[in-house]
Amino acid sequence: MEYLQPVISVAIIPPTEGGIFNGKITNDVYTKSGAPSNSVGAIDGVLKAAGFTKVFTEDSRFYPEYGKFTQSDIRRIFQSDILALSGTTRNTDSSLDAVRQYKQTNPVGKVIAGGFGPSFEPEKWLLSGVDVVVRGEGEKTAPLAVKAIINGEPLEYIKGISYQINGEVKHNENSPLLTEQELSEAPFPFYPEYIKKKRNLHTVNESRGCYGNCKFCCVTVAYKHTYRMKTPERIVAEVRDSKDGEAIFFTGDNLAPRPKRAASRQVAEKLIESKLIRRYLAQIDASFAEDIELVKLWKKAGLFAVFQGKESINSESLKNISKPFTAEESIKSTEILRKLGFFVHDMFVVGIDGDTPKTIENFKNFLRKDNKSSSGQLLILTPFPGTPVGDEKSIFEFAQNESNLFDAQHLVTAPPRGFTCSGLQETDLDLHFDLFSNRHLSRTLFYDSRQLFSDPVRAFRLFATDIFAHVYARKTIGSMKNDPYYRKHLKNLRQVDKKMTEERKISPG
Ligand code: B12
Ligand code: SF4
Repeated sequence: MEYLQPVISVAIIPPTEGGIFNGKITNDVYTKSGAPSNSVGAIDGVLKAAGFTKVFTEDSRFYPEYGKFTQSDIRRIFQSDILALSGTTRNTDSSLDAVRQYKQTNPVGKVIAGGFGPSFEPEKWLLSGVDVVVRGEGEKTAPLAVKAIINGEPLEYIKGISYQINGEVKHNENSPLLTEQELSEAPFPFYPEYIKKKRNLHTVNESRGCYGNCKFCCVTVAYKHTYRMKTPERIVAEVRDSKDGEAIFFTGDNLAPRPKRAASRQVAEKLIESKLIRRYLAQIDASFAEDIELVKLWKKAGLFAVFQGKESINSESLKNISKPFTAEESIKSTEILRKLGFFVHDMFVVGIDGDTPKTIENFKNFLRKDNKSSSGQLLILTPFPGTPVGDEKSIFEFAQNESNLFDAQHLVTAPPRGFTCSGLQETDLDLHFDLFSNRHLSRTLFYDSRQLFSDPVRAFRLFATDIFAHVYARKTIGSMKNDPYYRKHLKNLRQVDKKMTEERKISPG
């Protein structure tokens, strides 16, 4: 390389209350996940492969004090020549606070940012001190952008980036999506030793995109309704690159969509053939269960837990978000997969237009009496920038400067008719106690006991996971309810309710 090797910190800054860099991490279900980020892994890997030798991943979730950088970590990061940040909407404020502090400490340092946050709100990131935003996939663009920054070269020829010239924001044309071949030939993600040691689950990104079209989702917007799967050889190689026996979460949005069944089958076969039979976790859709042979093959390869986006059991709501499956299809799929001994985690969205107090009551009864899934999450409809829902719905004023609230557990937009804001928020949290009721746990354990004769090891693994999910969810949601941050959020929602009631009183209609 022609230049002196720059020091590059590839960092993911945890979302915090009030968006303070290195501040208090919010009490929630996800931040505690011990799975490494594929995003920083991918960027670290491509930069190293491009010849940069001083690239360091900084993920404080794997540091001795969970989610906290020490003063010496901060000094080290702030001294780097390039700070490369991975952002979602949720960690925007804490990341931008880090940018402010970095620029104060190191005025000649440069910041580059990518991920779903900066990609959909490039102006916000650029106007807060970021030098270059990489929109979309970073494998090709990140090395080009870093090289240009280091060499002081013009940026206008690099596709897929945004930056400022003389105070004016420029958006270069989009970079084309990587082909399946390019994805399969991209440098391997790089995970440093401290992450390898501490992670409790590894992540392998086997595919990108989704054929679905859910109106609240960023994936279809980012990947333009395309779906690409890496070759079986590449997926097997990434799995092999993990620690022996480690459980693996495939982070693609769908392990086996209808048009890609053959490719998915080849992956499962290759894993079996390569003796990489591990505990796999993956996202699927309701159509997976219709291909029983494939489901059984994946089971043989080690697939243990599946995450299924059911979104709702109300057909009106499903129609309103353009979900391509009916509630009946999703429920049937769960039943089939449960019978075959899978741990099924359902993902629901609450507060979709079409939801009414009556449909929520039905949902509550469904969760209490009929729900056959093992576990689940009840996300609140959130208007993520760039999505159709994000374009339609306005964000409460108090939430506009609190990106951390975009965790789909805090309501940030007006609820459907028939609900107050605070009412819907409380309903969402309370529904978790219906989902994770003691009755549900006994039902789940009873269901899984059907595996005892055919596969006792799987049965005990299922029992352990059922109990863990039950205790963890109840504890986390319980503590979230009592958290001052959540209480403050509820107070803000009550004020919005009051204002809405007053406006209705004075409105002539
Ligand atoms: C896996 C995953 C998770 C896992 C994360 C596990 C882990 N440690 O990685 C779990 C289950 C914990 C999770 C939780 C949540 N998630 Co999530 N998750 C995903 C998912 C399915 C895959 C992400 C991934 O690993 N992709 C593979 C990597 C390689 O791709 P990538 O992240 O896009 O990175 C590429 C580019 O973006 C870019 N890039 C990224 N960072 C950087 C940095 C630089 C410097 C550069 C140059 C480029 C760059 O280059 C990379 C390579 O091409 C995405 C959906 C999706 N398909 O992307 C949602 C997604 C990221 N999640 C989302 C959300 C909302 C959440 C939750 C808030 C709620 C929820 N739905 O569960 C929580 C919050 C978590 C938190 N801590 O705040 C949204 C984010 C929307 C947004 N605008 O912010 C997404 C996009 C889903 C969606 N349908 O809209 N999630
Ligand atoms: S199925 Fe999941 S990933 Fe696909 S569009 Fe819907 S929410 Fe997004």
